[in-house]
Amino acid sequence: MNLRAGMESFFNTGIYGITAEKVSNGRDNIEVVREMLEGGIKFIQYREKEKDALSRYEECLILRDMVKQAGGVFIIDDFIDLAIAVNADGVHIGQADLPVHVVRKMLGSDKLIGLSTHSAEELERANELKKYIDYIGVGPIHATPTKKDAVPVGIDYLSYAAKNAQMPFVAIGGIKEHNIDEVISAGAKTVAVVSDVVGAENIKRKVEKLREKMFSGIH
Ligand code: TZP
Ligand code: MG
Repeated sequence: MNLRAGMESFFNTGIYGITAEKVSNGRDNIEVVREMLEGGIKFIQYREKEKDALSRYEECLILRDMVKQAGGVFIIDDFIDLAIAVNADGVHIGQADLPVHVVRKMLGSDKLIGLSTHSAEELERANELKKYIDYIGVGPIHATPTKKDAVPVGIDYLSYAAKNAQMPFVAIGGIKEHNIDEVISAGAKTVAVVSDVVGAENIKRKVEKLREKMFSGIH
């Protein structure tokens, strides 16, 4: 199936997984992603800003195969060259990265592009550019040590996105097992949980618990 047309079958599996080796309690990304996949995550973003390019490349070659084998989707944060080099399923970019029409040209027509948004203005702009974009990020909902410079946008912007986004969206930022219910109630169908998953004692069990909440009928 065409990846872009079929993206929602991966995206709508509840929890969007993101790597963060620094807060993974000594486990490497290979181990963390293995457990995420065992817990049922189908959408994995590789986010490692501080490793060197060769380490990222070698790690992504392994992760890409693992995620594909598990029937999931493997996206790379920021590094478009790396995504092309390892034939990832797409990239996730921010507002200060290359324009989405340029990224679309670099990746070709069948890869996924996710774009972070933080305000109604950015969301409306993403709507205008939706032919290039497959999904948007909405957040950070709460302040988070995982992205220290980010200004939290709160539940209000999430509710706005739930009503106005013309494409799928993922809520992100400070979302954990204890506060995921409010983002579900605000309309999130896909939620990115970073530190609460990668730092969990039992990642697979944590993911299963979060996914149960996503599908427990709150929405
Ligand atoms: N973008 C906005 S917040 C964030 C990113 C990558 C980090 C979210 O991490 P956590 O640990 O789930 O708060
Ligand atoms: Mg980025």
